[in-house]
Amino acid sequence: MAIVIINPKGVEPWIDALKQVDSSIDIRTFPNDTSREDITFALTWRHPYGIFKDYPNLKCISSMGAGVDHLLRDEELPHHVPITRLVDPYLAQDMAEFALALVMNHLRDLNAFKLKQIQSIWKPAGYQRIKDVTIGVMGVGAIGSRVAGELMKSGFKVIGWARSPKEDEKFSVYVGVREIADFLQQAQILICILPLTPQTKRILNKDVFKLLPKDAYIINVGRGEHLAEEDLLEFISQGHLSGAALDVFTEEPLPALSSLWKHPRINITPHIASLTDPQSVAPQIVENYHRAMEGRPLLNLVSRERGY
Ligand code: OXD
Repeated sequence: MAIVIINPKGVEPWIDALKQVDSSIDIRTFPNDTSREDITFALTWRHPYGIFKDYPNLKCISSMGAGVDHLLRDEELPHHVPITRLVDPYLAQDMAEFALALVMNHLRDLNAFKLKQIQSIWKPAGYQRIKDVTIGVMGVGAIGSRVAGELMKSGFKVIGWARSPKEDEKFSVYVGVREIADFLQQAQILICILPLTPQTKRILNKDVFKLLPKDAYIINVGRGEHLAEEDLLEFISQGHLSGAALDVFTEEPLPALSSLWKHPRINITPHIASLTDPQSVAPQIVENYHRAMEGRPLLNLVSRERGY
């Protein structure tokens, strides 16, 4: 019985964090893990596709993040092995704080003042007040509902959009294709935190943009594949959208030649909206490891059908 960690970005912090929770666990690291028949649990981020067929005794594959699209894209993912993801209050809170920062940067147009500063230009400009702004959050799962809650605490009017009805939310949640137009027509700022599934791929496209109010602003902190980039560029250049903040991209790192880099109305950040803290999530990984070994129900189990 052993865990393998598969992470091209480095394994040391993960080994330390898991060992602090349970020093008895046998931890191996890919690709130096010989004797793959010993491995019963895989903790992984962007693994090389097809490798899991070399692990005959896996009982659980855990994503190292909130998203599992990187796993489900592997056509050779073993069907019989359950998939889990991480649900962590820090991931949600960090995302909420980042979304708030992007929203305020946009409302106060701080980028424009920076450009003026570089040219020593003193030119005051007006701004929209928080109380006059409605923000639409697409995807109100564990992370999206925290984002919505924090924005509400700051005084924004917030509405949500989800695939299925949500109970107990303090804001209105519009549901499915039937209600998406009502949702979009009110969203002066649209934040996408959806999971990536075949249904949500390229959901941020011209059909959505044209329903948004004039001068709406797009924030994508979900996945790059949610966005039809060419539609975004077209709607910004037409003046229907005022701009966008993008933290995720179809190809990461964003290629040097991408026209997004130098676009004056687009803010680029390198997928840093909320980063998984190994110390914070290690207890739930260790708990799931023991549950998997003992055949007990797993925490944060993913439905392959839904894709999250
Ligand atoms: C995640 C991410 O899915 O960092 O956790 O994108």
